[in-house]
Amino acid sequence: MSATARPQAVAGGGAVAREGVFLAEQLWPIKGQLALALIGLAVGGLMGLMQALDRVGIVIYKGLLLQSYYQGLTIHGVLLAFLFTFGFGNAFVSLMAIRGFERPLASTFLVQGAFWTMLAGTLLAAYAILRNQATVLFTFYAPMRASSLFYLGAALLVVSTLLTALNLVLTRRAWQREHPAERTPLLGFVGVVTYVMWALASLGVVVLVVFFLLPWQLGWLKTTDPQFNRILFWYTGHAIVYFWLMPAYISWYLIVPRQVGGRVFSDSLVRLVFILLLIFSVPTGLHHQYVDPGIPTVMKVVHLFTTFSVVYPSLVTAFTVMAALEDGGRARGGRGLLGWIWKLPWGDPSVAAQLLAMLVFILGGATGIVNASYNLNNVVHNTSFIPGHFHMTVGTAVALSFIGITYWLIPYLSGRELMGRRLALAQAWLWFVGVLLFARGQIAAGLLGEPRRSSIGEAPYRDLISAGLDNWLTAIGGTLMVISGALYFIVILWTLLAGRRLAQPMEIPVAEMRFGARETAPLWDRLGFWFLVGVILVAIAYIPLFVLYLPLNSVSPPIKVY
Ligand code: HEM
Ligand SMILES: [Cu+2]
Repeated sequence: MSATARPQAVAGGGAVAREGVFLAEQLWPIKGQLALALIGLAVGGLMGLMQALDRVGIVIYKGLLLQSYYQGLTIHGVLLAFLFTFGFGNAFVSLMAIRGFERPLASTFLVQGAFWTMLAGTLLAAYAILRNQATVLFTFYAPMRASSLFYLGAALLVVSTLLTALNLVLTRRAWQREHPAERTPLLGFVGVVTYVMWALASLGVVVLVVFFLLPWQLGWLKTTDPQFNRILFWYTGHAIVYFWLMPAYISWYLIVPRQVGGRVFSDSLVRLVFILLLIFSVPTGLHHQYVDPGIPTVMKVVHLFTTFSVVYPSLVTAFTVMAALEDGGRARGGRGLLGWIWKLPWGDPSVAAQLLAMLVFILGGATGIVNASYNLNNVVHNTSFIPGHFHMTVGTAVALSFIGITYWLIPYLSGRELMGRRLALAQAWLWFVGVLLFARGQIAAGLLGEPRRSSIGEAPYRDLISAGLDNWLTAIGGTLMVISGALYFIVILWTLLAGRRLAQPMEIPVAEMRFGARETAPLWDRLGFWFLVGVILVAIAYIPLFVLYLPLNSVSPPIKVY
């Protein structure tokens, strides 16, 4: 059967054509959040260039009116890890929910509120960071002290995601009332699960900021317990990586197969994967604290096991997404064991970017297993191995996928054809080559003991580091990634400013199932039940920890180190 002979999964047109589903008053805050995300990517990425050049002794912060490497690194971390990912996630998942449920979001107030809180949070945090009042890196560990505007800004960014979460849950409710006894449409379901997971996961930083850092910063609390603060941070800090990743999974599972002319393997399997991510993502935080003193070993081991449980849905993702791609490649005439790979539409920049992102994710996942292992972690902890790893996960699997998604999403939202398609293709490949060199450099240097979060260019021990060649690879690869980012923004601005108007509204490319919703057991649609399972697992992983850890050891007044 050829790709074209298959029944079309989507009827009707896109944003413009579907009056009553895509409401203008809901679309502008969605576009606004996407715009904030891309601003975050642009400015954050520029800081990345300077971090990469620092590795070979080129330190140019003063020329850019920044006080230090660490001020730049705070901008990089906050804008990329929070603003870019939250903004894109809110916008993309909201839009997919509208398409999935075939109805507007339940609340226009909430989607507009999500935009305004994100804007306010960005402005507050940016003000504090740019005035050098919050050079505390994106983890804002106590006892380092930042301006209260920074904590408030970070909190507002989280509030924006929680408003989106509430809106998604309400939208599913409204859909259920309109369609009693039907399974939740998959495209809506996966977005709701992503945000429900995050609602549970964000509790740690919410408690940290509201009950510890802000009162301590404002002087209402004289001292705090840095170790306990770190436990709260990492309660959120690992699950956040799944919050970054799951919107990319949504695209890999449900959009990319359609773009390559394939079908998703099965409805129930996708639900299973998202539910496993919901229940296993949160009770894992201590794997970031294997080397921290004062935390009972037995609890570290509990978190070790849950961490490895999340490897499983990731492996299922690898195999099922591959199956969908193979389905597409064979439908396009691919033959033999691997012949289908070359038949995939590699000339489509949206597809190429996401396929390359998936390839890099294989290496990102493999290096993640090193970090997560109790003993190997000792070798790589706090070395540049770690940024080597996560520029292949969030820095590429997520970022390059989001970039690939925008190659259809921005034409869809703006009604303008994508311009510079060859440039866009070059962009994707350049990022791919760049990150492989960059990560190779960071990882090898890390294995030789080069620390992370350090201005190597200014370090007095610089000559003792034997990673000269590796640091050059980091610098060259990082520069290629930034050039790729610049190409990306040229393509996007070109499209927005000079793209030809599309003759017909586009449709969102949503894939069909080989085994559809009708075969899905009702249990896989019971979100409340699975949320409860998630809460119980969190309780098992954290209540004994708190009991063993308490009483708090609040000894640290705030200090300013910058
Ligand atoms: C565009 C090219 C990029 C370059 C050249 C780059 C470079 C770097 C370097 C060298 C570091 C390590 C700094 C250190 O440990 O001292 C770093 C850290 C980091 N990068 Fe990137 N990066 C890029 C893109 C991204 C992207 C797309 C993301 C996420 C979406 C990202 C997220 C982060 C985060 C969260 C950190 C950790 C910051 C910290 O330790 O406080 N980076 N980056
Ligand atoms: Cu983690």
